[in-house]
Amino acid sequence: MAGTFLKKLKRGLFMTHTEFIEKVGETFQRTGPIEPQHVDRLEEALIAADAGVGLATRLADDLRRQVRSGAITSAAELRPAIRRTLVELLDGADRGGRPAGGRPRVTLVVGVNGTGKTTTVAKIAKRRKEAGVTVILAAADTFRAAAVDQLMVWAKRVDVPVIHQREGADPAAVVFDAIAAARSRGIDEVLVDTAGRLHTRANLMKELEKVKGVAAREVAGAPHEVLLVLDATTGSNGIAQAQQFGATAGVDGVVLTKLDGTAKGGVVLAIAETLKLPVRWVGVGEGIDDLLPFDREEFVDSLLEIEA
Ligand SMILES: Nc1nc2c(ncn2[C@@H]2O[C@H](COP(=O)(O)OP(=O)(O)O)[C@@H](O)[C@H]2O)c(=O)[nH]1
Ligand SMILES: [Mg+2]
Repeated sequence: MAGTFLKKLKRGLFMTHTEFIEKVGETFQRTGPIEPQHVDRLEEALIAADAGVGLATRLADDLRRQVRSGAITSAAELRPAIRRTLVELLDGADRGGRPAGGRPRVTLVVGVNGTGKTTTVAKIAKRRKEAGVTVILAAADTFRAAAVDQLMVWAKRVDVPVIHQREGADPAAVVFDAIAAARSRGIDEVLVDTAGRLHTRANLMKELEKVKGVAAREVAGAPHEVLLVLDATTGSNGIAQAQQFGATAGVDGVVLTKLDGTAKGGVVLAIAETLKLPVRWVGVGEGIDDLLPFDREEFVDSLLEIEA
C-alpha cells in the first residue's frame, strides 16, 4: 500500500521533480568540493518550481553561509541540509488538527471555481469509506444545477448518499438537512461541497459564513475542518488567489490538486511559507483514487531524490 502511494506521488510530482533535478542534479552528484555558487542552482530550481522567491533566497542564503563557514563541504552534506530545512518549513506550518468536537463531523471544502472541490469531495468520501467511516455529501454549491448533478454522479459511483435541493437553494439549508440526515442515519461525517463563484465575492464569503454558522449551531465544534482547494497548475498565482479568496482565515488545511499536470509542485513550500497552512491532501489525477494524504518527508524526498 505504501509503495503504491509513493509511486503515485512520484508520478504526480514527475514534472516538478524532472525540472528540479535537471537544474540541481549536477550539484547533488558532485564529487568535488561544494562552492557557494553551486547553491545558486538550487535557488533557481526552487524559484522555477514556484516555491517563491522569498523562500528560495532565504534558504539559499543560509546554505551559502554554511558552505562559506565550512559547515557544508560536499554534496553529501548539502542534500540532507536542504532536506532538513524543507521538512522543518513544512512541519512549522502544521498547527495540528482541532479538538474532536461533536458528531457528525463536518468537513467544509472551499476554493475558487474549477480548482477541484467537487472531485476532491468525492475522492475524500471514497477514502473515508475505505477507512470504515460513513459519510454523507452535502451539495452546497447550489449556484448551478450542473454542480449538483456532478456531485450526484460521483456519489453514485462511490456509493454514498448525497443531500441536495433545487438550484439556487440556500446552501446553509442544504448543510442543515445533511447534518439532520447524518444524525438520523447514524452517519459519521458530512462532507460539504461549496460554490467557488457567486455574483460577487462578498456574497460568496457571506454565504460561506452562513454555512459555517449553521454547522456550528447544529454540532459542537463544527465545522471540524475547513479545507481550501488550490490548483497546483496555477503555481504562485494560486497563493495570491487564496489570499484574495479571503477564506484563509478560517481555513485549517489545503488540498493541492492537479499536481500531476505541472512542474510547479514547489508551491507546496510556498503554501507553508506564505499562507502558513499545512497541505493535507494532494490530487494527482482525475480518477477517484488519485488523492493522496500529504506526507511531508515523502514529498521532500520525492522532490530531491536522484534516481540511481
Ligand atoms: N489532472 C487532474 N485534474 C483534476 C484533479 N482534481 C480535479 N481535477 C479536474 O479539474 C476539473 C475541475 O474539477 P471540479 O471538481 O469540478 O472543480 P470545482 O469547480 O472546484 O468543483 C475537473 O475536470 C477535474 O477532473 C487532479 O488532481 N488532477
Ligand atoms: Mg464544483
